[in-house]
Amino acid sequence: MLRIRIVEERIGEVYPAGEMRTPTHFCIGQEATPVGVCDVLRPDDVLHFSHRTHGWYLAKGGDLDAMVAEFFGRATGCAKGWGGSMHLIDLDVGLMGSSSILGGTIGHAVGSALAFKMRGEQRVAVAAFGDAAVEEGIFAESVNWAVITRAPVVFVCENNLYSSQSPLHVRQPDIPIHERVEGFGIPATRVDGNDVVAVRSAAAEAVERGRAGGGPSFIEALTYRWRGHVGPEEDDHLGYRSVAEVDEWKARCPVDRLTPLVPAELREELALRFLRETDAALRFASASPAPTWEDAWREV
Ligand SMILES: Cc1ncc(C[n+]2csc(CCOP(=O)(O)OP(=O)(O)O)c2C)c(N)n1
Repeated sequence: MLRIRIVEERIGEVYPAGEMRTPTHFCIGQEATPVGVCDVLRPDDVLHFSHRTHGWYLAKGGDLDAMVAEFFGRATGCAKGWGGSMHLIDLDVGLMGSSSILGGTIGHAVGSALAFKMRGEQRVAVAAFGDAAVEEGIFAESVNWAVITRAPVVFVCENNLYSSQSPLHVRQPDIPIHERVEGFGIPATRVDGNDVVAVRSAAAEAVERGRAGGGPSFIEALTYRWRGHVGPEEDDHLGYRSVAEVDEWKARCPVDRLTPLVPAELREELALRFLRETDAALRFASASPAPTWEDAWREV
């Protein structure tokens, strides 16, 4: 979690220089959900995710150099420079893809899970997405099909209470998301998405169910993004949420929660190491070549 935090904070500092020609969606404040879920996945389990991807990519074992190079649109990026921040992909670590189309990868995750089941493999697929993605038709179709086929898929909804600047209460009925989803006939639960231990334990149960042939599960992880919807800046001046609300969530920081378990010197040492690692990735990205016209013919 600390690594994801430091990486994003540093990227946010250098982003305004304009060298990274990609929109970015930061997950600062939401780190516990990807870390808790990915901690119980095996390397050959797969992940399909949405546009807020950085934390999921790193938590699944993604390569920091390749991620940052992707932000710079370089040929050494994990999508060879063609995707940018919202379209990370790295089959070597089971990252099957991410998409800016809300809900766009949820059906793909069910497809992966069905393939595992049909081949008799004990692997699971995770679909990770935000609270607005459950408003897309593909979500309902995917959950229904996963229930019918008992596909080993874990749906993880990072409920950070907003769709860009629209709060949940103007978009959805006043019924918790996991309760509505339960109506599809799927085990569904809500966890404190800022508590890495709680997320991990819900994910462990869901993944175990999938591996044992028990079919899909749904986890609603209640969390909050500290920065704006897009870009590294804070966006409190837009007035769609109060500073008091943001501060209340900052007080529930997933990283600080582990402070009692991590001696201060160790945290400082790790922070320094992650900062150096990020700076090295920035140098690598900036020195990497851009894709060529020949690459365009080959890769697109
Ligand atoms: C199909 C589709 N409709 C609308 C959009 C525009 N859009 C981009 S991000 C976003 C909100 C996303 O909210 P959520 O899914 O909760 O994820 P979060 O950004 O909060 O992590 C919207 C509506 C889109 N990208 N795709």
